[in-house]
Amino acid sequence: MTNDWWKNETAYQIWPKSFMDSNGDGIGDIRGITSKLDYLKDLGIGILWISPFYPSPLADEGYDISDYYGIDPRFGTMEDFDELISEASKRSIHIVIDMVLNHCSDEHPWFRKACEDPDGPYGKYFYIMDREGDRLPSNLRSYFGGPVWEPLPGHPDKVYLHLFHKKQPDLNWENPELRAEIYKMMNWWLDKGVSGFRMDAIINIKKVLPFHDYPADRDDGLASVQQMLTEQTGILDFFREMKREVFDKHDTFTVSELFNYKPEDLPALIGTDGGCFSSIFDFSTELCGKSPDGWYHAKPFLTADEYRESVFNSQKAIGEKGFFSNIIENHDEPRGVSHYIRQDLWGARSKAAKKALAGTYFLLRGIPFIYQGQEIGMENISIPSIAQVDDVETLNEYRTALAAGLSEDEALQAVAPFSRDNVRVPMRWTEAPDCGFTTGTPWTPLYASPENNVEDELQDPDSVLNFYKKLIRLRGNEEYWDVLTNGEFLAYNEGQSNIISYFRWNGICTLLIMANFQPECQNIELPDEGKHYEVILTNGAPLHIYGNTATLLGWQFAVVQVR
Ligand code: TEU
Ligand code: CA
Repeated sequence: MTNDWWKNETAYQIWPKSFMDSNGDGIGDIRGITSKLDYLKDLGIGILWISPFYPSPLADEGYDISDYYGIDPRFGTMEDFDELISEASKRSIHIVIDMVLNHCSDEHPWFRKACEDPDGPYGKYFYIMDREGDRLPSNLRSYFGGPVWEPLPGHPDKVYLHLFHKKQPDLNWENPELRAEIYKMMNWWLDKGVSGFRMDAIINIKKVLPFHDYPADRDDGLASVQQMLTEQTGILDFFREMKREVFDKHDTFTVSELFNYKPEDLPALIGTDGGCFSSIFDFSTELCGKSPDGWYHAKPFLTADEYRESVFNSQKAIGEKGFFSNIIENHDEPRGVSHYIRQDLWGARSKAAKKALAGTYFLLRGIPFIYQGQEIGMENISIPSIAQVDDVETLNEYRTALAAGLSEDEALQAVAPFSRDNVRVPMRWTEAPDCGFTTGTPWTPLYASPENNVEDELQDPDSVLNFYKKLIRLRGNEEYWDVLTNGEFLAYNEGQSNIISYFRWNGICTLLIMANFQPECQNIELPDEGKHYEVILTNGAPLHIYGNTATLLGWQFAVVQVR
């Protein structure tokens, strides 16, 4: 029997380098996280997902791990981590760690040994192939640009596979010894007291073998990894084995990063009865508006109608088969308030608009995740020059934009709205230049607007922060927790432009969630006349209902109980 203790929790993602610095070196750390547990508890958080803190050369900010059993000294020590687990547990907060299992760092001892002896046991931990003249084993394009094959250090006749950065060699999951090593490590962390895992880029662990070419989809003659993933079969076998060898042995919460899964696999992936993972992220809205050509061709923000169509399709697809994890941003995506609110509309940056977006995604069926700073309405930053950019993906997309003929200035403007640096700047604890994040100098020259900061928002009853608290309390409320956790999602009024409205219903309680994503007011016809409507939450001004017509003010959000 699995105990789904996590269903009614609110999760919070920490990107440790920029959350809180405890020792003044300008880099966020584990003790910094521990120092903010009371803040998180007060917010109402039950699950903390912490992005990688393992030893790493930081070629991809920690998603390149050189020791799966350690803590990078920049972030602290194992004692600090043990203290974090025990302090979190005192506050009923579950720690979920990031498992990066598709690849490790090229500085991991496994890869070093593979380079020393490609024919030895560690050679089989990776995909190392003989090079036939100039021909590579396939023409796939790495997610971070260029071919996925790189000469094996010390062996010019051989190449190794890296779907991401060349400092992130892919692990060979076909090798049972590698899988056993990984499961041992995962069990070790669970035994230590972590409650679960966020599974990084996990769809990629199954390759289509033998490697072969695909039709080129850009001028570089290469093909997107997506093409291989479309052909992929058999990944569920790995997931089932992992569940058996790891998850089932503990009461593990798992949330997977799975772009491009096959919809028919949803029950096997997260089905309430025997799914491999507890949940997967719903990335439908993140994918909406993107272009196969790259960021320079993507939409910098979505309209409310595009957002609604995308997220409603997901909600309908999952139904009650399982629980998605719902997000509006994470460490790879721009700020939700800058991307999912039409920035050309009057009031787009207002507290009301931000709260409308917050309420709309938060009460969908699934587990709501908040990314650090989202709860105070942090926005995308301004990036004055490409020289200040840290993120490998942004640098690659910038080169792609230049190659497509954009000028340097145009290329920067085009990639800035998507840069992962937008969300990787220090958390705004205060309005001070150091953000209240460090007593030293922050590790990055980039920073977010001082306007949205925790110190001020804790004081302001109408702040975005206090609205998130209300949403979390509502989801935990005795009367509403069941409908907001287990209740069905039912789309309502899908034809009305700039309005997003839906029901949550569990057979006993009916809630109608409504938001108006424009500055002008709008009337919404409520269902069945004669029912009693009780407004239980708004994002500011009271909601007016006359008969069966609700008048939503510009950017108004409301939750109404229909009795
Ligand atoms: O991301 C996986 C992934 O597919 C990314 O390419 C993602 O689509 C992109 O960053 C969105 O802008 C995971 C991690 O979340 C990411 O931070 C890592 O860089 C990546 O894996 C490699 O570990
Ligand atoms: Ca530090």
